[in-house]
Amino acid sequence: MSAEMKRIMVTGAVGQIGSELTMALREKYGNDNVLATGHKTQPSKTLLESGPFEFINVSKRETFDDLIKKYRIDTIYHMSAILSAAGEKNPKLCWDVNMNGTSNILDAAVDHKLVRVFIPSSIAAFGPETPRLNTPNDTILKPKTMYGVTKVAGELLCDYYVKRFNVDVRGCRYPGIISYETLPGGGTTDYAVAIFFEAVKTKSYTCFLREDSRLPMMYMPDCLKATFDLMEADFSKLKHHSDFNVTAMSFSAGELAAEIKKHIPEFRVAYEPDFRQAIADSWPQSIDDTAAREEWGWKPDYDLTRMTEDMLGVLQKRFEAGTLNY
Ligand code: AKB
Repeated sequence: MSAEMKRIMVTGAVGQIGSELTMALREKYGNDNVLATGHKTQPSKTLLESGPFEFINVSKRETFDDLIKKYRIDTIYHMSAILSAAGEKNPKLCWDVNMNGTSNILDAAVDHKLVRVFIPSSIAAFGPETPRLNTPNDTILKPKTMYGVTKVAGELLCDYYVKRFNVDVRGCRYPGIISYETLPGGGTTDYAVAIFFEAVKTKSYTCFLREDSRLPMMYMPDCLKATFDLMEADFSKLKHHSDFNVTAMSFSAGELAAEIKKHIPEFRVAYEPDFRQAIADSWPQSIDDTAAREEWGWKPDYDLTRMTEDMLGVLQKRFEAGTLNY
């Protein structure tokens, strides 16, 4: 990132990705230079005590417009969103938060002449008509969830703002993200986090997807790396903007359970698919991220084996210390 880019606002900073992204940005650019924002959910002590925090509502621009001036923000990481499963329970709210939020952030980028904006998309942008194996970057985008609809519209809106208003906006299509600091909420890939906590805590887990459900996934360190690398890329070299496929691994629920069993042999998993199965069935099983590799040098560090070892190592230690909050 260039020297002038150091007054950052993170939306969705209390969420799974936002919370770790905020701490990583504070480490990189200084605590006071990174404003964390959230909506209603109480931030952790770590987030609250390490730098500035404000409550906002991204779908109401008046709740954050003055903060951009007050904190002299020049860069926004817009991480707040209603995810796939939560979006199916409340499609109107999903539209309001995801669409109006994205549109407000882009308008703020124009009006405040922001240097750079990050707006992520998701594998939810794809739908059942998309090729499911090694899904290309540029392909059919006909999602069947409201979350997916807002992600496709968001990608198109970002492209429009690049062309029409010269906004420097970037983003990638995150796969399921696996992490241990903040639990995900309202997603279809959430099982891949819950399974680790239950394996360590109770040695058993009931999965809401079928055993053979295969989805693209990524470990949090790679998610942060993808985000930082894309934000640091030379904009003039990017042919895509907010719609980069990125992936690190693909596994089925059964394969993940088998990998965990290598460390915890007594671990038992039952499968009781619910409404999230249909969502998973409409998404790719594996992703082609050649565009990200070619345009900004994307390369993941963690595969299933390495990620599982790391996750279990951290959670086991916390369990033994009595600090596994789950
Ligand atoms: C979800 O499951 O909804 C999210 C996503 C893949 O965007 N984790």
